[in-house]
Amino acid sequence: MQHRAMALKRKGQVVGVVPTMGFLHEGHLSLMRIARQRCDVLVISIFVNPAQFGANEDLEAYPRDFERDERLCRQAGVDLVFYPDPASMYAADASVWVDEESLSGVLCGASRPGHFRGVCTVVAKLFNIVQPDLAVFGEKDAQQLRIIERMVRDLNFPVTIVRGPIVRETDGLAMSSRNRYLSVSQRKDALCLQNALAQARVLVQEGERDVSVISEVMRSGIEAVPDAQIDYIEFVDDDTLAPMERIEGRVVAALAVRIGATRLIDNALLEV
Ligand code: PAJ
Repeated sequence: MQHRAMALKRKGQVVGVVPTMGFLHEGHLSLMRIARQRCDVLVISIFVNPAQFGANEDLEAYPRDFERDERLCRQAGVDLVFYPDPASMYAADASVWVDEESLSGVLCGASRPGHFRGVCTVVAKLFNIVQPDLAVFGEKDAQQLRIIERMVRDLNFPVTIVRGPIVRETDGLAMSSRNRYLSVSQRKDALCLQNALAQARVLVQEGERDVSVISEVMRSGIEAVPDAQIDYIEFVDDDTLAPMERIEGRVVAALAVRIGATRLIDNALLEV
């Protein structure tokens, strides 16, 4: 992959990449369309990255279907699918990691220790392997996006990061490969995430600025769903991810909720 990327770059081709863990859905495809418009050669990486899963997380269970993914990539006009196996990505004695030390301390970073170290390391490796001019990441993973932007800034990667908006199912559930884990009734329960964000948006529109009031309303809505267990509900500054007590400027409302055993995340930008 690296040799091919270097040859393409020497010919002056603009290379774009969309890093994924596969089991592709419309959210991933929307990022491919964004990338497709901006590059000559579109590379998709599909790699369920062991380094970003905690010991008790779903690495083994994570859904995989490479043949289907490959077909979707072909239909989306992808030029190259980079699909490495874990042994070729990580030497058994790998000992160098990329650790972001500020933005990773909150939200998912607080509940998933080591997660963003795994994400930053694999994305840095993918950037070195694929040599992209641009890479597209989804706003669904708001914290991941900001951490990657910070990594690119702080380590001078010659890569433009492009943001892709959240793609939702028709009923509003944010698309995720993990939605596959939900039973029919859990699928309905999962709507509590976006409902909570919608409640927050309404409260802010009505003039409420106190984060504790807004999160209490969100919390009680989610707690009314028997199968739902809140991991976090947070309001953070759009740039710095610093916790906010009031809605001022651009604030990201972010939440993680377990529906049964499935941990789902969602977020919304609140702007006043
Ligand atoms: P994965 O969860 O497969 O997501 C790949 C990309 O798709 C990420 O940038 C994510 O934000 C985006 N995405 C997922 N669901 C989306 C949706 N509903 N709308 C818009 N974009 C969406 O995120 C990862 O993989 C990994 O952490 C990775 C970056 C590949 C590193 O291993």
